[in-house]
Amino acid sequence: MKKLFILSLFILAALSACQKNEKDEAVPQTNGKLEIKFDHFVGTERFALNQSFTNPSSGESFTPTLLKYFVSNFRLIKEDGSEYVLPAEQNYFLIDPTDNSLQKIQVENLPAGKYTAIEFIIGVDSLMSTKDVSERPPVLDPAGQAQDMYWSWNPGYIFVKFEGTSPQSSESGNVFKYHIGGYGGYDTPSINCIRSRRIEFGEAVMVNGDHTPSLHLIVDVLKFFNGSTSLKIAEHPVVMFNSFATAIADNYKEMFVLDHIHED
Ligand SMILES: [Cu+2]
Repeated sequence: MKKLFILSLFILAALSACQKNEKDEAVPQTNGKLEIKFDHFVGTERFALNQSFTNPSSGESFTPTLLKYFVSNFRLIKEDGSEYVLPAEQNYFLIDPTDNSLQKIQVENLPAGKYTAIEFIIGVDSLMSTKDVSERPPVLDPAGQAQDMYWSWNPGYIFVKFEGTSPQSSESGNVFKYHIGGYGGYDTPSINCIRSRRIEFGEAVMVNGDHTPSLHLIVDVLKFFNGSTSLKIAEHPVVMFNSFATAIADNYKEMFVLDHIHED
């Protein structure tokens, strides 16, 4: 009985604290920030270069030597369904799991409000891909930051570049190479590897001058192999600009999953 009494006191206190908070909180309408972090895993293990991993589904093992990709066209969806799209020149990002400065995105100047989802493209949209180079943001400069993420022979970006070695690869040096991307260049206009991903928060997250939430996404590299299509290194050690690329794009879209949110 005494326990129950203490428990109800506790609940009452908690309830009134909540109510008080809600009542007292004058919601600042100043623009806020949002951070999006990309944490790379292979199943339950942390992703690392030059380390051997095993794909439990195929039994194949692989040692990554390079992984980089573009994400772009972020839009943030509010509770009321309205959307905020980042300014075009600030809406392209290169993610590199081996570079600490390239695993995080800061969205600045976000209108205050409650947000419930984000949507983004893995890769680069066709409109930007066909703009004059001088009009593209620095991260997409084929002669600069995007140097090794661009096909000069068939204008277009490599959206996702994943390389490594595997005993299952029949290529010389046992290498595997997946360079997925492109935009309808003159060779094979039918290949479209642009994929968008929507991530629901499962709750409304407040953003304003006082609240800078951080979204932690898990990027599970295993999904690259194990998605709607099973990618076996033994069967496809090298995939670049061919029709199988779209199946891989379907797979890697599934790599991005929300793990948790720091509401701050
Ligand atoms: Cu976290």
